[in-house]
Amino acid sequence: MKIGITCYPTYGGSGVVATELGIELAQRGHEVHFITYSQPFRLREAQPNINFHEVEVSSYPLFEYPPYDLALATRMAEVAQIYSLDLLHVHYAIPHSVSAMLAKQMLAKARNPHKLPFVTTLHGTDITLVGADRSYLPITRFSIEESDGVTAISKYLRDRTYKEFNVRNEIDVIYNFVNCDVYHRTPEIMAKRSEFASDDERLLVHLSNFRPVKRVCDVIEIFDRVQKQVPSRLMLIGDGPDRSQAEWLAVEKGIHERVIFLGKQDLVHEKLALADVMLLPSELESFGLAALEAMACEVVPIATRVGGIPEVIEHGISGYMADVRDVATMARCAVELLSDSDRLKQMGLQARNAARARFCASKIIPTYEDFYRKVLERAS
Ligand code: GMT
Repeated sequence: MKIGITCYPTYGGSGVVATELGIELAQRGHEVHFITYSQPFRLREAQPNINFHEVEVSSYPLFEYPPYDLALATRMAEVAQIYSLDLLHVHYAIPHSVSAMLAKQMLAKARNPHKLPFVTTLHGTDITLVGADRSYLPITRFSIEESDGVTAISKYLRDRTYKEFNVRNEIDVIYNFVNCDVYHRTPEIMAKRSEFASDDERLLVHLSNFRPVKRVCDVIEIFDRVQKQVPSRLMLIGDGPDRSQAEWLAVEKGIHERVIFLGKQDLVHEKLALADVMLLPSELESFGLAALEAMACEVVPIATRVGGIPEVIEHGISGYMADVRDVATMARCAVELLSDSDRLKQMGLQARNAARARFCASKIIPTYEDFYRKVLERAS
């Protein structure tokens, strides 16, 4: 198949999923065209079957807000026509789904009778935050209903979309995935652990875009409690608006020498695998891709019992869950686990087994392929 993929190419779970999906599809022989405003950050080098088309947004003094969604629709239509794409797959409804809908309409005559179908994958904040904003809700609902196929990354997000958007079309749940061959603890990776913690110290990790929904200051609060009882260090991967607040909190608590802010990282798996435990105390996660990536690396997630997290983590088996803001319970889970090497090892293996059994790319990618075929059949 020839598939056009659009996502937010910068740091964020939906962009990660879209990029990894494109890479996996290309490796399975499909022709993939990324249509985005910059090169997706996980697309590091040229790869067979993968093309990148940059969306240029021209700016005039008249445009206080340059119309990105129109430039995107234009580029989608051009790429679809020039490369005879079979379908478009957009990640994150706003505004990508609307742009795809326009591209489809622009090409309707030229492609008659074969319209250009588009698939929308809902990721989370496009529904829970942005889409539920009254100013975006009607257009988001409309573009979801106009989509030729809609998927959500968890049952939670599917149900919430039905409830809040009252959309009539069917939403298929296709869980996020991880490439378990890449996200894997290896001796080569572990050889670098001493750069971050000594042998008698535990290493905790957090990975996010440091947005308020991630509650990064809770990560510092949890770690502060943990390090009082277990010799340990904390590694934070990513960047975003709440980073400086978290840095200052670490300074105020006098623990900043035990806390390392790595910023944005390209090869996340090489850092994740070094840790023992991941802290993910988010206000909301529709899925929690970071937790899944940690699990594949035998790193035990300690997260909040919100959104789609209970669909990913089995409490007490592949990780732990606590209520939002309950930093005391999350710290207690971490201390107990980090104080018991056998239990830590066992839960790390259980976490990896769960990731492999339910969320491995080799299982999920064929589900996307089947979904595309279903959409193409319906459209023809
Ligand atoms: O979490 C974010 O702020 C980024 C956001 C995105 O769309 O880039 O993440 C959402 O999609 C991820 C990939 O599907 C999910 O793993 C995250 O749980 C989801 N975030 C939220 O629901 C807050």
